[in-house]
Amino acid sequence: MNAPTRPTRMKDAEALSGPLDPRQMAEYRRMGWVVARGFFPPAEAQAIAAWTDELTARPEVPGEHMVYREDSLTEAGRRVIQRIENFCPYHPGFDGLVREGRLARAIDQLLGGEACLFKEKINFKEAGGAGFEPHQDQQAGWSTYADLFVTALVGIDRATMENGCLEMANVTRLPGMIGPEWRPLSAAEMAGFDLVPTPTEPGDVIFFDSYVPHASKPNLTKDARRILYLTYNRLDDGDHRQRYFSEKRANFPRTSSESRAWNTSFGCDDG
Ligand SMILES: O=C(O)CCC(=O)C(=O)O
Repeated sequence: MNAPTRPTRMKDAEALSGPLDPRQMAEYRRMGWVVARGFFPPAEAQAIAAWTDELTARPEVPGEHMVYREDSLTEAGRRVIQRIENFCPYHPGFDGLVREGRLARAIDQLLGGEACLFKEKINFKEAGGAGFEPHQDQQAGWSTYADLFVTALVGIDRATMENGCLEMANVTRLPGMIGPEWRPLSAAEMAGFDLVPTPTEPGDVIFFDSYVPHASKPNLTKDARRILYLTYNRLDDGDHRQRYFSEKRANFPRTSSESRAWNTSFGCDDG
């Protein structure tokens, strides 16, 4: 798939129409999340998988895309890729996908105005990759940047209950955090709802806001379960992407013991 050509992005008044239909919009308003099955047709989903392979094969260059690794839970002594972040500036295909075209317009619809990319990452969850404790993304210090974010989870590989698909809260939309920053949600904080396994196919998208509790289990199968996460805020709330990644590079160096401790204690990186 070539990078899409730049369509005119919607302004506030036009943001009510777009790729998401009224039923999907109503579901998002009710729950804070909605699944858009087959949002990307197979050819586009295959292109996203091919770009991911390209990115994985690239040598790491200091100051460019960031590759994080973790210990495999199933193979002692084996390090596996946990995630890659900050790759849009170095990959025109991903850059076009996340900033323009149907996906960006859907995010405009959900945010009710023009959106701005906050961060991008691919979680690899390779064979033996760890799960993620229940959390709301906003808990990861995101309030420093804005009060609301919407993430598009784009399925690269099939995500199943066996390989650690997302589990989403079946509670009506939460207006704020239900636990403190930087700590997974406790059983008491989650007393009013369950987390529902939500398998996805390549090309499916789950849109969810930064207050939706979610989690996932480890991948105990033999194959990777890669998912692309694109997180946006309203442009009115500022463009924070560069600051976010430079603060993250400074505060969570990939090789430091603090970084590893954080990953382990929260069960996730930073939302
Ligand atoms: O990829 C997963 O399994 C979950 C990721 C997640 O919850 C996060 O990055 O906040």
